[in-house]
Amino acid sequence: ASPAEYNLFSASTECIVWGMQQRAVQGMLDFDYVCSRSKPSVVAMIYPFTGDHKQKFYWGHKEILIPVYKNMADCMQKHPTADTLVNFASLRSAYDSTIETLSFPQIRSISIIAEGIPENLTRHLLKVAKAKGVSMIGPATVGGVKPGCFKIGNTGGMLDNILASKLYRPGSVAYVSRSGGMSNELNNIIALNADGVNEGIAIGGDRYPGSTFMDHIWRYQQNPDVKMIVLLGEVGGVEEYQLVEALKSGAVNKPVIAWCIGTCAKMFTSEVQFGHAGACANADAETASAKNDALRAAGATVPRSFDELGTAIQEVFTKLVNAGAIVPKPETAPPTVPMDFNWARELGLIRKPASFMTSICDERGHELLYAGIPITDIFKEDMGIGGVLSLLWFQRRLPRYAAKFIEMCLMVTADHGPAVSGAHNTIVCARAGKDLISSLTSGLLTIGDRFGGALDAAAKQFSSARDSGIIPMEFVNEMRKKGSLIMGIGHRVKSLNNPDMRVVILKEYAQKHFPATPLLDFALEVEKITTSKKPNLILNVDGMIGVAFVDLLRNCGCFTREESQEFLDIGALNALFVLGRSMGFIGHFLDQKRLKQGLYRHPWDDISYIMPETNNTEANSDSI
Ligand code: Q5B
Repeated sequence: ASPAEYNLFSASTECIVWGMQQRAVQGMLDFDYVCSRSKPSVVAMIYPFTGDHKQKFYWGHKEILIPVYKNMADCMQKHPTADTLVNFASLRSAYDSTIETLSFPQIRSISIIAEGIPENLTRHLLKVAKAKGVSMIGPATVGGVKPGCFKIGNTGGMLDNILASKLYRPGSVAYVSRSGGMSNELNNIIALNADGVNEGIAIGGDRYPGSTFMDHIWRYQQNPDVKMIVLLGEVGGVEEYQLVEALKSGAVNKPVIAWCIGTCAKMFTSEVQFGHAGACANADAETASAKNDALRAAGATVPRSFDELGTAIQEVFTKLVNAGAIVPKPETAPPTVPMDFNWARELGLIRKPASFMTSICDERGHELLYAGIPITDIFKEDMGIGGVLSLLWFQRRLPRYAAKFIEMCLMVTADHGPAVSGAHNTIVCARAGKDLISSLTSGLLTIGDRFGGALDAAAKQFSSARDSGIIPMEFVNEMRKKGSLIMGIGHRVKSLNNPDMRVVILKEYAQKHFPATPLLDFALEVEKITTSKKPNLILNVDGMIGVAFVDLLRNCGCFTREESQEFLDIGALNALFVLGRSMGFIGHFLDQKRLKQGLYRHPWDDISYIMPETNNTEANSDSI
C-alpha cells in the first residue's frame, strides 16, 4: 500500500474548518508551527452566518490572514487542494454540513466534533461517506493527531501539553481510542514510555462512530513507520473482537498493547452506562473484562489495569529497540511559539501595568461588588439609593442618616418646574423632535454657576472663609470688595418673603441628625447679612446642600480632613444636583412627548431686536 492509502494526513495536508472556532484554529496553526511545517494546515474556514471575510491568526511570531467563506462551494472552488474538513458545527447543523461536504469529491476525510447527533442521521452519514470512500472521524470526538504533520482541532490540548508529549515529531507508536480525553492521556503515556506517537485517533463515543478501531488499525498495520499499536477500548460493543480475530489470523502482526476501560462495571449490581453513548455492556461479551481476556488470549499485551498500561507499552517498546526494529532518533528541539499573552499572565510569567484603574465597582466575580460590597448584601440591608451613592461616589458605607440625607438632596433637586434654564432647554430640544438622551443632555449642559452648579463653589467659598477664621460679615465684605458673587446665595424667585421649603427641609434635617453643623451655622449668619440687603439673597438650595455636605464629610467620622477636602476639589457635590435634576429633565421630556408638543419657536414679541446703528446714506446712494 502507498503512504496515500494508509496515511489520512501528511505534512502537506490542507484543511478547511467549518465553524468560527478561532481558538481551535490557532491551536492547529501553533501545532503546525512546532512541527516545522512549511505552510499552515488550515487554508480556509466556512461560516455561513457572516459574509466572506478574513480572520487574523498567528503563524509563529507573524500574523497571517485566513479566508472565511459563507458558502461551502466557493470555499472548495478556491481551495481545490484541501482534502480534509474539520466540522465544528453544532449537533443541529452537523448533519447538513457533513452531507454538503460529502458532495465535494476533493474531500478525503471529515472529522465531526459535535456530540448528540441523532443516531439515524449518523448512520446515514456513514453510509454516504463509505459509498464515496471518505474517512470519517467522530462524531463526538476531539479528533486525532499525526505528529509532525497535522492535528484535528483541539486534540492534544494546549501547546505545553503538545510539547511535553513530543507531538511535534513522529514516534513509532500508533493508537486508537474512543475517548478524546483519554487520547490526551495516551499521548502522555506513550511519550513517557516509548519514543512517542506516530498517529493517534479518537473515534468518538457514539454507538455508531464514523470509523472503527479496525479502520485505523488496518492503516497502522500497513504503515511501515508504525512499529507497535495501542488500542484503548471500553465497555460496550463488540468491535474489539475484530482485532481479536485479526490477531488470531495474523492479519495484524505488529505488537498490540490493548486495554478496555470500564472493568469496574462488574462492581455494580446493575447495568452501568458510562459517559459515552456506546459505553454500556448489553451482553457478557461486551464487558471490558471479557474483551481484555479475549485480546490477551489472541496475543495482545494486556496489562492488569489501566495503571500498568505505561509499563506494558515500555516493555514492548524496549523489546523492539533491543531487537533493532526501532532505532530511536536523536531529539531536536522544536521551533518556539510565543506564548499567548493571556495564558502567560494566568501562569504568572509576565506582568504589565494596567491602562485603567478602578476602585468603585468590580463586575468580574460571580457577584457585582459596589466598593467591595456584594449587590445582594446591598439589597439585604436595604441600603437604598443613598447607600449605593455613598459606595460608588464616596467609597464608604456612610451612616444611615447620611445616606438618607443624600436621598433627600436628590428628592428636593429632582425638579423645579419647566421655567428653569435646564428644563427649558430639555423641553425645547424634545419639541424639536430630539430623543431622550439628546434632550436630557441639552438640559444638563445648562447646569453651571448661575443655575444648579454652585454646590461645590459654595462649599469651597464658605469653608475656606470659615477655616481662615474670619467672621461672616468680613466674608461678605471681602467678596463684595473682590466684586465676586457668593456662591449658594441668591435666588430668582425665592426670598425671605417666599421661603424655599426645600432649603427648610434640608436645614432642619441636618441640624437634627448631623453630629455637628458649623459650616451651615456660618452660612446662616452670612444669609442674615445678605438678606438684610436684599430679601432674595437667601441661602439657596445649592448653597444649602454645599455647606451641609461639608459638615457631613468632616463630621461623620468616615473621612479624614484631606479626604473630605478632596471631594470638594474634585467637584463631587454638583453631582448631587446633576443626578437629582436628571429625574426632572427626563420627566419634562416624557411630558412633552406625551402631550405631543410641536416645534417650539420663541415669539417675536418676546425678543427685543436691537440692530447696530449704521450709516446707510453712502451705501444707498451707491446703489442708486
Ligand atoms: N447678588 C442665582 O440672581 C442668581 C448675589 C449677589 C452677592 C450673590 C444669583 C447668583 C450665585 C450663584 C448661585 C444657584 C443668578 C442658584 C439654582 C437652582 C434653582 C433655580 C431656580 C432650581 C440669581 C441682583 C443683585 C445684584 C447682585 C446681588 C445676586 N446674587 N450678591 N452674592 N450670590 N447667585 N446659583 O436674581 O447691587 O443690584 O448690582 O448668581 O448660587 O440655580 O429655581 O430658578 O432648583 O432650579 O438674577 O433653585 O443670585 O440677581 O444677578 O440680578 O443680582 O443682587 O450683585 O446687586 P438674580 P442679579 P446690585 S439656585
